[in-house]
Amino acid sequence: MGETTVVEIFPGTLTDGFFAPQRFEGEVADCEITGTIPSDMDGMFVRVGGEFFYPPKFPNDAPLHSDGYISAFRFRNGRVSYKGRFIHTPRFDSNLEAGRNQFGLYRNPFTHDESVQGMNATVSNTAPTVHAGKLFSVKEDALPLEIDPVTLETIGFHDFNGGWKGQTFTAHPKFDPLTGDMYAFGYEATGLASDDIYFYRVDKHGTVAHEIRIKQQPYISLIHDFAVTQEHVIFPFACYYTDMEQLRAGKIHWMWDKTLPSMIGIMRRDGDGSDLRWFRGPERCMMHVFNAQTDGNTVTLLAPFYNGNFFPFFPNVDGSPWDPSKAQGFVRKYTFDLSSSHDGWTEETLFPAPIVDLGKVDHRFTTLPHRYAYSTMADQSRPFDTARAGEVGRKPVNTYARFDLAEGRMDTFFAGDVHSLQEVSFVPRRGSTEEGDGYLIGTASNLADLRTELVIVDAQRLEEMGRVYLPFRAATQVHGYWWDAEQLNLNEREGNA
Ligand code: V55
Ligand code: FE
Repeated sequence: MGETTVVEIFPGTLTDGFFAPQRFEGEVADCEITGTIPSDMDGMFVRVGGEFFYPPKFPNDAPLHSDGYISAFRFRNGRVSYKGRFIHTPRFDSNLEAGRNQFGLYRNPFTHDESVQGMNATVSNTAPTVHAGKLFSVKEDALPLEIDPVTLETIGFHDFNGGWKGQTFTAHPKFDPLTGDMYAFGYEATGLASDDIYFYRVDKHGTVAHEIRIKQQPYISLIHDFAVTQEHVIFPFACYYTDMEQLRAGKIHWMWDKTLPSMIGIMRRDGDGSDLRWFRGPERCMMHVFNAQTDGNTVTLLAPFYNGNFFPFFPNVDGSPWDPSKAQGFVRKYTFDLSSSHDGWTEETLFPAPIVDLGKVDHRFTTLPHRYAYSTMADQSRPFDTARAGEVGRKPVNTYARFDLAEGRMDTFFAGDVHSLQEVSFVPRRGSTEEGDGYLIGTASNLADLRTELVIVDAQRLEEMGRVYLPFRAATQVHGYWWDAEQLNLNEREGNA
């Protein structure tokens, strides 16, 4: 306990070692493999992250401000090819032309150069998403950027044919497996530090079918992820806040104020927003969620929330130093009683093991009751070979964990003694419908051989099936997801027989 975890969601910001920027785009036509790639894997594992192409202008800038980078491992016939490219945001192209970084602090236009005032400043560095046959790169401060799934070239911003009225779009849209509808929202939807949240249902053809406009209360905060059930929408946020005064003063977009309540808003997903209720609770860092369900008047949310400020670069407003002992996440269950007027919730910590707040479920069960949750963790009992991999200070994230919520049991997969893992993703086995039947995949930074590996693990037995090797370090990733070839028409687009 008290140990913090070295989490690889801030790559490309260190100036040396594995995570040093490389200004590199590349392709590998047929990757080196060990083991066997399951032959039913026809599709693509897509990752989005960021690297500062030009160094940050200010030393206190957030790593979350790095230039977006998209990469894809294409699986077909037991072979794997790879591509990686920078995302050509307006900002990236403008910087490349200027030959320098013209942008100041994370999401604060008052700190950007005169030359780029008024320009859309998103770095689009957070997650890939796919809907209605289109691939996007998304970040919560802007609209999705459409990306060509074969070349990974940037096509442009997408507003769902004018149906999306907000200026922002979450990095974590949710997909209803029963209908194929996408549910998504944006906060600060009408501009910097605005209290507008715009929420949408977009049907499976990509057309906006329902809009709800609500106000964020009681302060403007980062709503990074959210949850959707068959009946409700759940918006968690906590302690990070912004306002125009702070932004005009040239500060970074978010400060942490632990005296502010943690907030969770719940409303009907098909209503008009007038039923929105705000629940409140003690200090937590509410970033990602696993899943949620509605059962009568009870809403349950499963989320790997941290105990306190997770991001060292978003300062505590009371001036206190960042406290690593609070940056610990756990598998937690939050229960809300909608029939009661009580504005709090009950919190249960389901497993004692500290985990990384990047959790996944078998996405065929998003919005529905489910048995398993997956995450990564730094298993302190596992070895790390400092002679080969160097001294990293703390134990890196080395393990995939599967949490069986029905039996209260945790099973793990250890990726290697010179490795640091990025987020884990679930791939359903083709043709199966049983929850958890499939593969766990994700990239591992091999800190000894300075290369990136993609591990493929049987999601039921938690045993390695195969591994894909890149001949270089592809450090950059925040989020990654798998899509079957059909979802992006990959075989038609590539002209495969
Ligand atoms: C997160 C990531 C972001 C961001 C805000 O992981 C929150 C949470 C990579 O960008 O801008
Ligand atoms: Fe995220």
